Amino acid sequence: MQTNDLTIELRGDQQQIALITLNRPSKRNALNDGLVLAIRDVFQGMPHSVRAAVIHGHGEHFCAGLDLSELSERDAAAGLHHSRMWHHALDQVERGPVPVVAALHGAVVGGGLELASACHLRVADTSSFFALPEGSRGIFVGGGGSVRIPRLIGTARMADMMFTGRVLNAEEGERAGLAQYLVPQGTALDKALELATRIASNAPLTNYALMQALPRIADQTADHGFFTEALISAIVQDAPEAKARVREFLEGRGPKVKKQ
Ligand code: 1HE
Repeated sequence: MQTNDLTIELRGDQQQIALITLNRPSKRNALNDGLVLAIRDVFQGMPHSVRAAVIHGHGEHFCAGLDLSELSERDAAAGLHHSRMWHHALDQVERGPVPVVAALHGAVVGGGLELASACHLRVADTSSFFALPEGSRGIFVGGGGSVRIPRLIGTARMADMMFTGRVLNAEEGERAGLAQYLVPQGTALDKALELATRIASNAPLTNYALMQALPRIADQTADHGFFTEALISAIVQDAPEAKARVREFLEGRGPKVKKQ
């Protein structure tokens, strides 16, 4: 990695959790090119011990989106390549080596929301707010937001956020589907680490199927989706770990599903 604006720390007895921190608080963790490339590099070079990751922002905000100071001199061709660079980097998050939980607080805006939407789960604390100020800045999303955000909240809600500059508070964001968990202020990171630890204890092939097969099945026709589901479920259940976990339950040793 070429920047100190992104850090990675390994947690857990077997270093199975990667804690990735956007560390540019003086600029509200705005994503300049160096930081976007560092995100790409950290996911491409994820240590083999890691089974799940958490990403969060240092300071008062998760992320203020694209670093607007780098935008001014770009022509159309440069803009195209820049957007494709973001796509490549965030694809390493979404289709990368491990499930990623985003711990959100403060501003989750523009490219920051695009980054959060590339993660597999989002935990928001009550200080979080969500916006797509691209609409009012005369630009458009370029980090995959027009593909990923409608899948979370629908096209109409995303269009509203961009047409009108609507800012969703934490409760509204959770209700709309931008976050799967809403927690008290200051506790998003702890909750995200707890979830990542739980996710890391799953059979690796189950997590692989959730990351790689589930979103692709959602993009397929029902007929193709049923067939892909049959293939992936056959592969996952064939793993020795799956057989051992089912046997444990049948012998009364495996965990039961408990009402929360
Ligand atoms: C920035 C950026 C940035 C802050 N690029 N420098 N994103 C936006 O349009 C959001 C712009 N930012 C804001 O609305 C606010 O900064 C926040 C609500 C996020 C935070 O407010 P606050 O009062 O805590 O901080 P601040 O005083 O506004 O900003 C502190 C510093 O960070 C200040 O720099 P300074 O040198 O004057 O101290 C700001 O200029 C700087 N800063 N946000 C550059 N975004 C792949 S396409 C994606 C397209 C987009 O993401 S567009 C949306 C961009």
